[in-house]
Amino acid sequence: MATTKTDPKLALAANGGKKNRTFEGLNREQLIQAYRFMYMSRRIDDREILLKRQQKIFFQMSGAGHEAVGVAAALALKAGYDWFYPYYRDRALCLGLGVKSYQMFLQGVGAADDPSSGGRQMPSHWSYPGLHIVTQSSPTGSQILQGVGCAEAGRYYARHPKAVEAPQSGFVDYRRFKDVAFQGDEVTYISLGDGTSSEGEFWEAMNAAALGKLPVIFCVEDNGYAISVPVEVQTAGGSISRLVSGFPNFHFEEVDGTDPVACYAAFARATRYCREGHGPAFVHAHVIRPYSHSLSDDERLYRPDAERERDAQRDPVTRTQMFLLREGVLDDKGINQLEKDVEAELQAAVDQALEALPPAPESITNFVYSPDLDPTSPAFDTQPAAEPAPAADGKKPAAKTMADLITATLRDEMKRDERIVIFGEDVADCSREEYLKRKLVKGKGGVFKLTFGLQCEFGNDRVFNSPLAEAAIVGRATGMATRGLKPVVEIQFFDYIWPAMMQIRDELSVIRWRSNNGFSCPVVIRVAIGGYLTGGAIYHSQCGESTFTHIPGLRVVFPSNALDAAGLLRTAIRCDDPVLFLEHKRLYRESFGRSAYPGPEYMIPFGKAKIVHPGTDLTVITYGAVVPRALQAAQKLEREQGVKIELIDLRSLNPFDWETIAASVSKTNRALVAYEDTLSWGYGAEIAARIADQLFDQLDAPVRRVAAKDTFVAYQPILEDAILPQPNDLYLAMKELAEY
Ligand SMILES: Cc1ncc(C[n+]2csc(CCOP(=O)(O)OP(=O)(O)O)c2C)c(N)n1
Ligand SMILES: [Mg+2]
Repeated sequence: MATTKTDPKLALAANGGKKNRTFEGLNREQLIQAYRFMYMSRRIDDREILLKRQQKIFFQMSGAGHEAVGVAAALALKAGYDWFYPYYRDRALCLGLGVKSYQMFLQGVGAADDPSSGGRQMPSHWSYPGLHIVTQSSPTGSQILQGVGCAEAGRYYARHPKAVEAPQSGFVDYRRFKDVAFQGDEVTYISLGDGTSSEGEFWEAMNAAALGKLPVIFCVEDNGYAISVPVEVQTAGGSISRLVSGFPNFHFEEVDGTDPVACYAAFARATRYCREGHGPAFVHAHVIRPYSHSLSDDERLYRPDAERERDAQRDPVTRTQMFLLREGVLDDKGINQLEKDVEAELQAAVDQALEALPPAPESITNFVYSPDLDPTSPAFDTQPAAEPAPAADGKKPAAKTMADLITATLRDEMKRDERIVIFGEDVADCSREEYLKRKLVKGKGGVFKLTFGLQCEFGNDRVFNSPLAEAAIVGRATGMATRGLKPVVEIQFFDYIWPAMMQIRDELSVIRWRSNNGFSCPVVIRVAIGGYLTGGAIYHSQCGESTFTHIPGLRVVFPSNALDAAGLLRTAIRCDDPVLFLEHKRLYRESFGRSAYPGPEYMIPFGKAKIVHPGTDLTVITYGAVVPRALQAAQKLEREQGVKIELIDLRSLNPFDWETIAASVSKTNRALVAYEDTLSWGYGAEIAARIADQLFDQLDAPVRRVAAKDTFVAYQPILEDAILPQPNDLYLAMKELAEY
């Protein structure tokens, strides 16, 4: 696609008559404002460095050298209209979009009133909902996929404007707590450093943007270094522009990022291309890094003086000042006055920020989860619809499997809520729609067929295949949900969730907390999990739920039967928090736990266990595919020895139902925790520890665990049987504990 290189010398040349001259379309006022923000940005950095040395703030990250590209992007785009996923060097961009210097100092001191995070994040981690600057984190590049999802959401709303509507109050629904706005020609701006372009997520995002022809501007601010690693060691051939040049549908720009006029021209062209719907744009801006990477770095250790001096010749602040003088935009007096005004503003801002109150320690758990909608509340407790009457011949309709009821729930919810989109690997019926239209194929609908028929029914805007890229699935979903959509995405096998771990651990689960409730992203991730497959082997049989229950901010549920799967999935979809919905593959089509269709309003609150089998002699706490195995063992023990086991199916793992566990163990005085995952550090370890801690006085026996061996799940069924907990292992453990 088109590549435009702007010659910096030419860009600074004036056009138009002397009086009303514009420079690439920028008038005198805009140029003065641009310089003002550039100068202010640099001086905020200097101030912060001083404050850090005086130990009045706790961290500093400078935007020095990146000012020109930032103000230019702010001039070409519109705050509160377009969307912004910047990174820590984008101080000048943020000033240009409307962030105040005082607000930046509030970040530094970690004030309660810091609008970006209320003292939860380091400075230069921007988050300003009103300006559409979306909360950013520290992992380099993890904002990029979210920016792509944000652009997809904008386009989705443009095509489905009715999806913006929210139900009336009184309905239990996440949509009531989100203001949704979109513009037909909005652009999403994503910036990153040159080093960050080595991250896989960057390439996944470029691919997704090109595939979708999305209105996204990727801006690489290339200062030639990633901390101490120079660009030629980072990027093959030393030029990111060259590496990305093969991506289709893109408009490319390579520009001197220290020249605000050239940058503005590049962004103006890029923005036009995106607004007109041609596809994404890539702006490669060559900038400098006059200060070390951060205050913790000393660049003299790896950059000789000569190189640093060469950079200093291109300092964007001095360059722009010289330009304004040379072109007669401002004279010496004008420059002096502007700088004096900025200094006065910053002095007042610092004085005020140093007086600001810190956040209250009691606030630390605020916004880990939605403050508006509690998925454990009785509002989510509804009864299943009455079973259909038997047919004339007296036959009842066949009970539905877990797979059937998950599909039915997805279908019902998609009908009810146009904000739901489903995507993942192979989830569509058929990406080549004409095959479906011409009835040449039936369609796939997921490797386990749980999304079968949904694309045909709801269209490929709402149900579509993603590239094979798990980080992209979760990252894009996170960006969409930030804009108010409800992505219900699928990770094909739990064993392959790990590329998405950064997005889940550092983004999805923490966005609400780190932005102090400024942003939220209640995505549902459905994941096929578990073993007992005879032949699943290591990479199709893993559990590992405790890795996710260990993450604050993420709800984790794990149903064991069809009815619970339907009720919990509906709660997951309507709730206002991100949910990991674990579906045991072995249970998808089991005869155990089938059920009649419970209707389109059936919900089960999170954190409510179910007593599968009441008893008085021993409490067994479990979930997932161990439930039917434990039930078998309990029934055998009761038959043989009259031992009455109370079997608890937790159903949701975070939150979990401590009340039911405590009441049961207080009655039976014995507890066994059983789970399919490896024994050590597993989910049951936390439950066992809590019982030992809080119910010690009630116990007549040690708290025991039955779980998988601390190894991997093997292919050969004899080995798999030996590794995973079997009914006989459960039986023996129950017997021993009951007799203790
Ligand atoms: C995923 C991840 N790995 C490592 C780091 C530590 N780190 C912070 S900034 C940085 C270098 C980034 O370089 P670049 O993308 O070129 O941006 P620049 O700071 O030069 O603007 C590194 C390695 C991090 N924050 N995140
Ligand atoms: Mg860099």
